[in-house]
Amino acid sequence: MSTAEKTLILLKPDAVRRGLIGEILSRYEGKGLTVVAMKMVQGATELADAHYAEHVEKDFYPPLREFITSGPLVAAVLAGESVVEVVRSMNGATNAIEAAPGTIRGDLAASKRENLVHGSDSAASAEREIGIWFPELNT
Ligand code: IDP
Ligand code: MG
Repeated sequence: MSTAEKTLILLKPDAVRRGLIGEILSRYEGKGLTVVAMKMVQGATELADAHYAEHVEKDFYPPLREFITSGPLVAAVLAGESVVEVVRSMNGATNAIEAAPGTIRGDLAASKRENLVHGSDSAASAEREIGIWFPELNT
């Protein structure tokens, strides 16, 4: 892959169920970000536990784990200038009820858990998460 900054996104099972894969990817592509890797994953319990390692002890984790493994999700690597920050800004606040209109969560979701998308929160998280979902890339 190129040397542009990268981030890991997930289109969570609610996005797939609701037929929003195209709409959400289109927003990222419209912003000028590039999809450099993408896959659909099912039953990713161990991957989810690794991905959410910082949250596994929290009260909200069991239902989150149930949700994130409730159907296929799409994992992708996006590249672009300041892509980590750009994606977090486009995704909007974690609680979609409070997320600003114009953001993906603000426009398309209304739940704190079922909030459609994940975006890495730092360059270090992106590297770790890309390693979990795309070990074959050896980034
Ligand atoms: P983020 O996805 O905006 O980075 P985190 O705090 O890292 O938010 O939480 C990870 C995911 O866990 C959220 O996107 C959401 O799906 C879920 N989550 C976080 N906090 C809560 C909560 O209080 N109730 C239910 N689900 C939550
Ligand atoms: Mg997070």
